[in-house]
Amino acid sequence: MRNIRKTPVFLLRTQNSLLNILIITAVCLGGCTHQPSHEQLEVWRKEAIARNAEIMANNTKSSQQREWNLVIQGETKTNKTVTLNWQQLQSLATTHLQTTDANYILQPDQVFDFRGLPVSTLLQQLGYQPDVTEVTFMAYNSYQVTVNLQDLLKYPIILAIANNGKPISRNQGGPIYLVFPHSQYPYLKQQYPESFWVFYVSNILVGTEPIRLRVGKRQLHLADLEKLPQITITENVGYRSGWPSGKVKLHGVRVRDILAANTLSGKIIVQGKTALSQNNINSVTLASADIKNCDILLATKWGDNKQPIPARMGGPLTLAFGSDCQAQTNDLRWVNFVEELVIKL
Ligand SMILES: Nc1nc2c(c(=O)[nH]1)N[C@H]1C(S)=C(S)[C@@H](COP(=O)(O)O)O[C@H]1N2
Ligand SMILES: [Mo]
Repeated sequence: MRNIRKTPVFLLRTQNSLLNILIITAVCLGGCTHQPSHEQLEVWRKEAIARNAEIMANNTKSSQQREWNLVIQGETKTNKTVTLNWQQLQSLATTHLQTTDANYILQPDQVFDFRGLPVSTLLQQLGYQPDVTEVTFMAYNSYQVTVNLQDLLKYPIILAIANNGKPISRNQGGPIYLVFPHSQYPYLKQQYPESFWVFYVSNILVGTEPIRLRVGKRQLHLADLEKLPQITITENVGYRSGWPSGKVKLHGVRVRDILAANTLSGKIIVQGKTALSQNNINSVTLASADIKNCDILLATKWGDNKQPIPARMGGPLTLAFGSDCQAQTNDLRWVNFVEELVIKL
């Protein structure tokens, strides 16, 4: 604490600066040599808090725009992850689309001038494997929709980053908003109503990715998982998106069978797609007792005929809980797009 006391308040401004300021104020109250008056301290404290709030607001504003990446994965020509940063998106977003906004219910006939990057351009540049029939768009809040590939190739459906010449604000679905040419194509209006207009798009999946699971330093593929004991549970899927309602069969392997025996003492974080995992929206921590005692599954297939789980259902890999877990695990949240088991010893 002694050296902190000598540091000017404003040099200590970090993410926790407000807290720092309060701590320093408290420290000085107890022991500063030239003790300022209570009133003076109160003025400084208020100034510091106001300036702090201003800096934080500016940081959030610019970093939200600057750090917003668009991640494209799945069955592209190279099967490699492509990340477009904000600057690249700006220079690619040259297509204008005049259309109504399906979410602007105040004036449903009002036409907006959206500027963005056509999904067809992305698909043509990155390519797609011959068996691909659909593309899944995912948002920062884990919302997802799946659109037919042919429709994306045929119509100017765009990833909009500006509306009427201005960046799209968060409450209008920005910074990246999936926009369909409703005004031009009644077919699209009928096929892709407002629920398809995804706000804050963060990830795009072309078709479905192959299974790739990181476990510590290991990288497992479907063939590796298929060597482990296979089990089937019949459950209601615990997240929205793409599944038939009611109970479905899920086939896969138990988390405990994937882990080496010596890692079974700690906790396991089940990590879904990273852009969706911010604020832990798409990750769950499992306690070792639960992993040992109940059926916690990574599902690789579903249904009577054991089909692979497509991206539209959160596949290829999904964390699932058997009903026997109900009594034991507190956090039973299912995780879609599972990519990693993080071992916390
Ligand atoms: N990222 C994101 N986009 C989204 C949604 C959402 O929850 N998250 N909801 C969809 C649905 S179901 C509708 S009807 C419209 C409007 O959603 P709202 O009523 O929640 O604003 O946005 C669509 N786009
Ligand atoms: Mo909706």
